Amino acid sequence: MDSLFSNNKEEKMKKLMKGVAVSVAALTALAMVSCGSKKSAAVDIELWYGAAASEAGPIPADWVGYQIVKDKLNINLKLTNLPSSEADQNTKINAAGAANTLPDIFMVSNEVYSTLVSKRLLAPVDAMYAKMPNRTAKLYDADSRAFTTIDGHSYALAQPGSIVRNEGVLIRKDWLDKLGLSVPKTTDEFMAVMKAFTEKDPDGNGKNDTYGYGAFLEVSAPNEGLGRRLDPIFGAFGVAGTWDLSSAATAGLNLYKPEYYDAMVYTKQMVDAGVMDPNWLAYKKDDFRAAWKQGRFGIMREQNAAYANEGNYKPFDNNFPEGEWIVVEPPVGPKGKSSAGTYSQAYRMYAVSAKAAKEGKMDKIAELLEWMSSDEGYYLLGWGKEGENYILNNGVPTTKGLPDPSKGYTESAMIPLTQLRNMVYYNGDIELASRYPTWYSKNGKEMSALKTLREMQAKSWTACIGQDKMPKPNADVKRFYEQGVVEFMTGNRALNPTEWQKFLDEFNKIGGKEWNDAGVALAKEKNFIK
Ligand SMILES: [Ca+2]
Repeated sequence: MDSLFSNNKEEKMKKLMKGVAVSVAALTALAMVSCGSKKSAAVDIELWYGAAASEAGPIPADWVGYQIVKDKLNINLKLTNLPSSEADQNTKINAAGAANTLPDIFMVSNEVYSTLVSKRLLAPVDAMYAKMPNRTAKLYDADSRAFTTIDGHSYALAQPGSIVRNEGVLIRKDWLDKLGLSVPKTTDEFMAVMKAFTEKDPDGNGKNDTYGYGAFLEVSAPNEGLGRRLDPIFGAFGVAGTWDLSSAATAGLNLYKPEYYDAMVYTKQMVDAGVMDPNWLAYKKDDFRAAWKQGRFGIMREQNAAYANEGNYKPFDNNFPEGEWIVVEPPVGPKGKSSAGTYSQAYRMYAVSAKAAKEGKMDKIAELLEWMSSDEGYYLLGWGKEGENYILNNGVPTTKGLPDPSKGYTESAMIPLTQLRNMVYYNGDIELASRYPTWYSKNGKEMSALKTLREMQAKSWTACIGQDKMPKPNADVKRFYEQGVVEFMTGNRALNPTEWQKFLDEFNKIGGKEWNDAGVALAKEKNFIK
């Protein structure tokens, strides 16, 4: 309203009134019409984005998105492509922060984030979530808000990067049926089923050639000890993964928790009962995968596509056309705990500057982001212009059938058009459909790694945000940990409370305690735990 009688409009109004006798009432009416039909001045929004494909060029100046947000949202969008390396991004943003010239909204790394918050250069975005209901539902969950919360306020919008929770507990449904067993739920029920799978010839070939559980030592920094393939077992005791980052009170290495010992005892029972495929300590990933395709065991933790994509499932299908795996809930332990494993989430964070908030731009920025996640914005940012860069096939963009194939969104010359796609992608079905196509097994069963993924993601998991950024143990501690837990499994070391305590004492002596304490300190400093 304050701009109504300024600049051009004032000029127009003056011309209109020139030489004409106008009553006050008519003038008022004119002003009202003018107010209703003319927009207030467009708002400049400056956005520094992280390009989806940094090797390709920035978004072109004639990108249609500029005009759309101008027409629909009355926003003059100014886009700046951040440098490709995170170090250079940080330098640029730190410099802008120091000069108080931060743009309205910008991508920010976790490293720079806390500095900017402490310098009060960022606006709290708490109120924005409710103003972007569609986008918030797709991109910002409780984990993401917790991740960006400092002293009770969220200062950045954190959206997911890679796909997480894409593994799960699978069980041979055809074996359960053959033996008249139902899907096991508790650790006791799992043990009973694993015994039956081992002892009752579930494949009916008359040979004693199957086992209950298959695994291999897939050890990584977030999955120390016996590794992630055993996480559903350790998860039943509440100690999946290397670290507990669930609260300040419990944070630290899971190894120290009494429940970790309980999980070790249960796993040893599996080994001693002969229900664990005895090759588990020798298998590498490929051996493990060949083994389930040969029908050696009936329960495992596997990845969605490694299990269900056509090329991966084919050998199993050829061997067992009537075979069937189903995704089940991980076992529930004695204290009611259950988890397929831990997951972290790499987030892409966008922050709004305190300067933008002061200039009253928060709502406009929310409007812009909500539009990005609307159907129009999502497809435009993700794939370009319909009919020109992609065609929709059952809602899924494809380049097949485009009038000019050289304009297809996958063509390198077209990549700049979708440089903002990381601002809207959320690992949704549309994005994943081409990666995980539906197909049919020999006996006509529908197979979809995408459906499998959604099933796996819906099971119990343990959020361990930041686990991938935790400090690594030194080589001695790492070796001692990994060898120790295996020795307890093989029986080289007796698994009893006395020996376990001795093991922990030695572990601490060679640097385990230091590693634990360094981890807890870092997790607090980085805001992984509250
Ligand atoms: Ca058999």
